Amino acid sequence: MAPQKLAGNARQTALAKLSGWTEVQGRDAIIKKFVFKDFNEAFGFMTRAALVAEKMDHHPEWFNVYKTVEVTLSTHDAGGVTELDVKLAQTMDALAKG
Ligand code: H2B
Repeated sequence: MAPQKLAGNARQTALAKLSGWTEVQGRDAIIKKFVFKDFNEAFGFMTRAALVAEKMDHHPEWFNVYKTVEVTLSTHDAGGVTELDVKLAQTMDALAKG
């Protein structure tokens, strides 16, 4: 069962836990652009994040060009941002710090 879309105070509180993530215009999703030292760092991050995402059964939409990885998170089953996205975003932030 998919978690509920975050709304109201719960949403504000949840998003406040994240840094560098912004709300996508015209869609219920959050986005962050990670910039690494080089492609090796960027792809290493993607590899580690992919393993976590697969374990969570919650997958990112992402776009990589050389050392940047642009990540969009939304829970498709719920049609918007849920606690799962917040959890994956926090994990990605931690992985990006090395
Ligand atoms: N990832 C994301 N981001 N949102 C989902 O709703 C989702 C997913 N659902 N990964 C999962 C897989 C679902 O399709 C499978 C069947 O569990």
